[in-house]
Amino acid sequence: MKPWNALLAAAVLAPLVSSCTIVADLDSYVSADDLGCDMRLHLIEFSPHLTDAVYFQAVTRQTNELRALAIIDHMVVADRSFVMPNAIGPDPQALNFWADVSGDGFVQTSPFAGSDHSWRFEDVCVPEPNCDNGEDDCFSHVAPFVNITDPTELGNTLQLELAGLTSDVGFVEVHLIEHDLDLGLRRVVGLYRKDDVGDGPTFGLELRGLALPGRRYSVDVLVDRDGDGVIDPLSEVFTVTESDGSAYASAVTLDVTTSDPAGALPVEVGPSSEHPEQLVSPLPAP
Ligand SMILES: [Ca+2]
Ligand SMILES: [Ca+2]
Repeated sequence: MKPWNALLAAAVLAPLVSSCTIVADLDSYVSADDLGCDMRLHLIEFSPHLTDAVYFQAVTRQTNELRALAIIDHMVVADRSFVMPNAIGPDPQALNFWADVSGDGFVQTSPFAGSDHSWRFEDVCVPEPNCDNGEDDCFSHVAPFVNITDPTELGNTLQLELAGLTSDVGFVEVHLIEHDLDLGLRRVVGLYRKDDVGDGPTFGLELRGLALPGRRYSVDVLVDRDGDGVIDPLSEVFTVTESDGSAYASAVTLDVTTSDPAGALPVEVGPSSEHPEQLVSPLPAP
């Protein structure tokens, strides 16, 4: 939903409209912070990080609490995009993002605390593009880096163990979905992508600290079992049943040979019109 240019338009136009209205209808006023936004970014010229995982963390501005997380593990190519529909709710959040050069899953900004390359936008819904191509969500690798710290993680960790993989397996992409029952939204608050998961038969991944007790979550799992780069909904999409966030205190195992496929594509729409079920841009065809 809600690209930020639409949000900006709403935020800019609303005061203009109300200023020429004698009796303002305050109940119908909608600000950008009321709406939230998708979380997205288009990285270019990230060739220093082809073999690094890149982390994208939406955090509360004042308290540095984690709200949403994407991991591209790893870049493979220098130019990639991702989108997490409805990820950001109404509270103000910043976007911290960083390439994990040290490979430990935590941030140590170079040269202050280690070797990772890290950046920050103060408003995750209003990106600060630095590319020449005119795209408002475009970010080109640049130095110096912004010193950031690991967020506080209030939720449980999705620990997912895939089993039954063959040596043909291609990419794996996982969507942790928070079900906003009040607004009827599927918020993609966790996103994990790995293009080379090895030769099987198992593969494990983590999305740390996102599943809050008292809220509802499910997980969509795309497994390119035959390695053709395309997802077949009848055999390569799986869903971990919706449950309370407290259930994620335990690891989840999904055997792709014995689990029933979801049988339909997720409703989220990714950055590639050719493969909209993938929320991280697919690798270019060889
Ligand atoms: Ca690190
Ligand atoms: Ca496939």
